[in-house]
Amino acid sequence: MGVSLLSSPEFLRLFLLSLITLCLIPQHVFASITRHYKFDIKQQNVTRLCHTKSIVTVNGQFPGPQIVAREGDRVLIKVVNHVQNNISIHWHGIRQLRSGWADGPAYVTQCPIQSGNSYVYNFTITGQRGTLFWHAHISWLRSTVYGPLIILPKRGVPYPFAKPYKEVPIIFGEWWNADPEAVISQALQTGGGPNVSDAYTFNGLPGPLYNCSAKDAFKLKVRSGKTYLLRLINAALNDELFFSIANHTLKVVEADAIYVKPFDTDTVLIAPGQTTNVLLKTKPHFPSATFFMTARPYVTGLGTFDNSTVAGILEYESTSKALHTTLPMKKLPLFKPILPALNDTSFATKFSNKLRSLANAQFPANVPQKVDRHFFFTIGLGTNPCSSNNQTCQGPNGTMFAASVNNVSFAMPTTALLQAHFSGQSNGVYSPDFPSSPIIPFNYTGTPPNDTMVGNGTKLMVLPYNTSVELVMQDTSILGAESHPLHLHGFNFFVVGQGFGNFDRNKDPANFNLVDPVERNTVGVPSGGWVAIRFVADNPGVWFMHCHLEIHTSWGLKMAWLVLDGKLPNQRLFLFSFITLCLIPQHALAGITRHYKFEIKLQNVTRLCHTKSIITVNGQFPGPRIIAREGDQLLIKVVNHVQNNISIHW
Ligand SMILES: [Cu+2]
Repeated sequence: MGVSLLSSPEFLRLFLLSLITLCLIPQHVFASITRHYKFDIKQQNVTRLCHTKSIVTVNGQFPGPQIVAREGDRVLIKVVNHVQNNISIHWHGIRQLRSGWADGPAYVTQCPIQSGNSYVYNFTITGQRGTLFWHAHISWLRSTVYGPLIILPKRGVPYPFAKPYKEVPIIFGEWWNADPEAVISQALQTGGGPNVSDAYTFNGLPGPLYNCSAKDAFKLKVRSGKTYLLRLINAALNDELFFSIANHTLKVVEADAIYVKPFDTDTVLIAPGQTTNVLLKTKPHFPSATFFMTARPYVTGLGTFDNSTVAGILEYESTSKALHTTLPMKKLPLFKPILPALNDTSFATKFSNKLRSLANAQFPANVPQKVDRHFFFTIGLGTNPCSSNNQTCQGPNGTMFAASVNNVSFAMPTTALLQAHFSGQSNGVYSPDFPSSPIIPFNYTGTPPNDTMVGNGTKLMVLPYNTSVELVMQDTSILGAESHPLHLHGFNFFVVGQGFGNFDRNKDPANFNLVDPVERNTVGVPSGGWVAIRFVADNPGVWFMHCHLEIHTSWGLKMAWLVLDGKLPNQRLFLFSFITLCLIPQHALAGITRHYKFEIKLQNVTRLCHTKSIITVNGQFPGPRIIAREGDQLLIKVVNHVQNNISIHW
């Protein structure tokens, strides 16, 4: 029977027809799927530079697993915390349209996930495609908890460049022989600068330029005459990095998951929090050589830093088998790239000026042309008084290092800001009075003022829905001018202008690029200069903005925008059912969860010789007593066994 069916031309015709029909289903039917991931946060022993230590990882992997989705997909990631540290994960660069609950910065959009607990991040990727990454967003845990987040274009939609032969993510990180949590904890206690990392890494591997690391090298094996798409991600904690491959030119095609006008460069500069896609065209023929790819920092500040170099190896597959026997790979000449000087600000400026939006019909640059609100923020370092009475702190002149925006060093709340706002309980958590410009103006890039003390507070800048914003960020020379990569959550912004010295409101805006400025989520405020960005506040929620040099964030170089709901239903933050869970005060870590069960049922009760059936809880009259301690979580399951509808008020 089966045989006759299979051999039947009619069946074949029908079968082919059904296949064809399948292919004719409009592509959008396949367009959006939900992708599920599970992140188990757990300790894992990892060895680098001959140091073995137990680090916090996702699923035991270092770097963590790659998330791949398509534009339009919904992504659900269940994060289960099996370690002692509190944790939260940020999906860096994801717009999180109306889904601010899933953004991840601890105490901003959520309380951190406590040991033994879990949290489900739920968001839809709208209007974005390209390379992003995810990382822990609490303390310095992102030093080991990070991984690529790759958004492919919708099915059937090509890149605006020739399809590469292969795509390879290269995520830059830092390796610490010490525990980075101890490093930052000590720095914040003494008030001094933190110890620096021991190595930089490509995909977790420091490479052969470090002691005891020859085998831990990232190798990129390529074929000649092909084009590779390298997805470069800087997940390092404290360092902007130059990257180059010896004897090869790179074509930059995307930054922060937005296509840019392609341009060629020998070296890429990439700040922590930034991503850059480059095309690597391999040599047309086997070059009889291997090539180093290296990265080392771009540094403008005065503090100590890790000045080492990570190296990976670009290795060509030999087409001839004979070559292997006559000339083993090891014996091939090795070329090393020449990177710019560690403080080459001139290169940094030229490189950032080359980045331009595509600004075409398919990928327009929707730069806000009119501005509702102008803001001017100073960005820089400062000091706090020494907090310990008996000893001197190790910051400048016995003080403690601090950092601030408009001289406000941001104090982290103990309740998540978004929940405080959403539940109308912002009193005592934050104040909505972040200054729109410095309270006391000064010569920002000139001789620094004698008083370097910062103010401290949890202040938010409130924006009505759809406000068109222009923000000028001005570096200060207090304790040394320094390049600061500022990252804004919840939005992309256009970089409309930048310059050195003090921003001139009367002169500089005339030179703004409102046609094809680069659009991104992290931008370097030039050392001793300023940068102007524009964005539309079309995403309700609380959005963190901070320096992505982790030590500066730890010192307070952070603030948050509160974007209010719009009038229409689709201009509001999604409701979130776990809100109560996060309102547990964080100091009540000793608090326990108490479970009660209330069975609503009828019970015969007699008073004054009258017996009647009354509604009770658990048959008791009056009902049972609830006892708890301050800080406890109460879970009361109410089951209604009577005819009446019921609800209980506490
Ligand atoms: Cu900074």
